[in-house]
Amino acid sequence: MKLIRNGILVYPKESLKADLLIDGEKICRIAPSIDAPEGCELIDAAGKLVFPGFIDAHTHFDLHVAGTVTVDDFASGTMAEAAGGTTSIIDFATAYPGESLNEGLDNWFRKAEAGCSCDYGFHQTITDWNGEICAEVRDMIERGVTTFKIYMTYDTRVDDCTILKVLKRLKELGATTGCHCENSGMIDALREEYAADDRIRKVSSHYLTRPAAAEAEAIGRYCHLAEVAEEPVIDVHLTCAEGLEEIRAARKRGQKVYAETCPQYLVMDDSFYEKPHFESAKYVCAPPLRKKEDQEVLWKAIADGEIQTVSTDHCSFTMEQKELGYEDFRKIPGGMPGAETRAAVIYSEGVAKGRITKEKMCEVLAENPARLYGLYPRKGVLAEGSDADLVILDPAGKKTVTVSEQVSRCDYAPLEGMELTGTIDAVYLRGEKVAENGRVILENRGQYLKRNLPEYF
Ligand code: DUC
Ligand code: ZN
Repeated sequence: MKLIRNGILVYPKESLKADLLIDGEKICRIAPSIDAPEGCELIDAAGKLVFPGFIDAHTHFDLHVAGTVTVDDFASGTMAEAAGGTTSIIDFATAYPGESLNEGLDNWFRKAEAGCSCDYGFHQTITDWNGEICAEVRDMIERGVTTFKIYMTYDTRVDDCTILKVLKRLKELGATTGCHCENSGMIDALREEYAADDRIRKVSSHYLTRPAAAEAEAIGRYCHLAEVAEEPVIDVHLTCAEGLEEIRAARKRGQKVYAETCPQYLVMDDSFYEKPHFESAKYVCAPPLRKKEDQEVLWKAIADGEIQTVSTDHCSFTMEQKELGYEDFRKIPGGMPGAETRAAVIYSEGVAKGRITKEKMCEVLAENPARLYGLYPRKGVLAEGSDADLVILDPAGKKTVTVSEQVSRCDYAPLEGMELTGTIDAVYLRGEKVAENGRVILENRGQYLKRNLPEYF
């Protein structure tokens, strides 16, 4: 048994000073003061915050993109996550052309055999639609994959007709989907134009050809399709005020639309695409980084409950891989690492700077994703009977982000040199301490998460 004493336990509504007793993999008691059972390990959390283990519902490990593969696989990606306070991830399984959904999911299970240092589940990406795939959606749910993903851009995109069919089928089964919302036609036309002259060699062409209007238009269309299907939906990686306006309009119509954003859209902006030489390629991701003004809009939307979750979209490539696009901005593999800094950045830039409360941080990193992705109350809350997934955070700790201490295999840290207030001292996964001071001390303890249907709130 383990007894965590004197810490502040954090919940979305209010925090409380209490002791927490762990028996094996579960939290077995929470009370203002607990006498230590004989032989129990004592952990003093005086002055520290105790959060439920964080959930990252948006990762891309071992993913093939633009002729290359992410440098983090499940082994290194989940180690980076655990080091940063994440105890559950949900990655995107994808069926490649000609594969069934079941084959696609089998492939992702094989990828996870690389070893996981936090618990893991999958969403299933739908890139095609026919009678067989429609039938297989039920198989996915039976295998614990209760949320899906569709793209409105990239070669994995589906058209409006397919989106509506997917949404209607998911409604029938009580499941839901996230969507990457960007207007593909608008982006293709702009990319063609920029690639026709010397702008082809400029990294900044990346963000200039993916304007906020492309994202907002696609969010609006997705929401209207969901309106017709009468299906609750998720917009993943919301980046901008225009996109938020579309979500607000859908909610005004009475729809349930959940919004996710990512730390990169909260602390980085499009001026990063003007960094010298090829350094700006580090920040190529889609949708791209937006304006500084958008950051404050997104922070406020988190504080006001308009954005429900903050995930990473961890999708890491080395600089050598990014150089695949040295001559042509369209060939730069999109994505950046963020697993180990997500919680620390949200605490430092959000809580410590007074933009959000620690209770809101708990909500968007733990409780909301647990509910939305069918893991609650096993995950996402400090409660008797829940998994003993915990993060002990020192609000007075200080740390500087640097690649030399990074767990991810990526050879750069997007936030290199950023000084963070608040450090993640210890991370427990189902009762075992798996990480300490940013290092993983116990590897490969992750288990597959067979998820329930989403809970709409
Ligand atoms: N965006 C990225 O930048 N990378 C991977 C997938 C995505 O949607
Ligand atoms: Zn993504």
